[in-house]
Amino acid sequence: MVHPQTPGGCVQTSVTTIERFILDQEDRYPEATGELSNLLYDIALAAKIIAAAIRRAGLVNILGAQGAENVQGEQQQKLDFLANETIKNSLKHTGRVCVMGSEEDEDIIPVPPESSVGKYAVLFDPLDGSSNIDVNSAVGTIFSIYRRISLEGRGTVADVLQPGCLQVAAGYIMYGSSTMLVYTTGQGVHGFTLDPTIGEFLLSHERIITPRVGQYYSVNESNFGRWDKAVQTAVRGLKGDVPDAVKPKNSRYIGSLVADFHRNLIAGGVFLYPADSKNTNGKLRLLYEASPMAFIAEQAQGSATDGLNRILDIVPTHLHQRTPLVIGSREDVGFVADMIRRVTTSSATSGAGSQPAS
Ligand code: FBP
Repeated sequence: MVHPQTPGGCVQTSVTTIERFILDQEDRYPEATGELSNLLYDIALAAKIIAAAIRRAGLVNILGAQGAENVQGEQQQKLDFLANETIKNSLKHTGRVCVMGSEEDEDIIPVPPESSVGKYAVLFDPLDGSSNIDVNSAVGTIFSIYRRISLEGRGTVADVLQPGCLQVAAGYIMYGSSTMLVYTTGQGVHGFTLDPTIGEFLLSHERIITPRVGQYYSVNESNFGRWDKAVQTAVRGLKGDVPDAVKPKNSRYIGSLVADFHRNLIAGGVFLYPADSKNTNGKLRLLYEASPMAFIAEQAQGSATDGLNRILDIVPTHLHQRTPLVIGSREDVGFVADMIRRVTTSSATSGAGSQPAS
């Protein structure tokens, strides 16, 4: 057995595993039943299975398309399918879940009749950043957990259509240069790195606080021409057009929400996926992309908006609804939201409207 090494090579005998950390947090709540803790372990286990598959993706036949289209109209990747099945199989027999919702499944996913039903509803994006899979760039898994609102029996769609402010836990796993699991249960944001030598998620980033002002802006600028004037003005501002208001930022965009969000969470920055003339409600999904990331951002003293509203206050109406997203360092998100509000109101008063600016 190889033990974790401290610098200088001696064996590190005191490590904080995710299990121990969650238990310590749970101890602060005498009324806690341990069910949520166990559910987080179930997700950590699924993450290890997915990480192992991704690490070997180029060696075993799981790169490329699965050959089917998912509910988003996207070509489902083999790893999308694998990750989706892995998470469903890790949760459905635990007796902790009443219903699930996934980016890859059109409808809510009931708990099988032979399994007992629990008090949590779980939503997830099994593999975020699919376009990065075959080019070996960072991808991720995003999850969001709610306490059920239906009283008994199998869960219903009402259990998943809850505003983000009612989440009891949220997190993501990033499959990057290392595999990291970052989560919050409303007691700060904590990061764990998977130690492949012992197969354990170990505490590596306790109580993450994101800088109030960041150094990066992350947006797909190829959509610039399809943005309205308000968004164009805000992005120009981030690039240095209004130096008195905001110091020019450096551009970074991986095209995987988890990877772009994680960089900005640690180093400071703002990620945007605005609405545009093609994606009039934005591209990203509220329930299993924007809301969980918004809960983490706010718990790390950052913020998240759709430009006008706090993401966590948006009441969802359907499982796969999309939302514009501006998320990250508090003052940078504030700057973008302020620009959008100002330009939108001034265009409204001047009757210019919010068509894509030429
Ligand atoms: P999925 O891969 O889960 O569908 O996620 C959508 C996503 O890949 C995000 O991770 C990313 O931020 C965005 O789409 C990239 O979109 P685009 O290629 O249009 O910039």
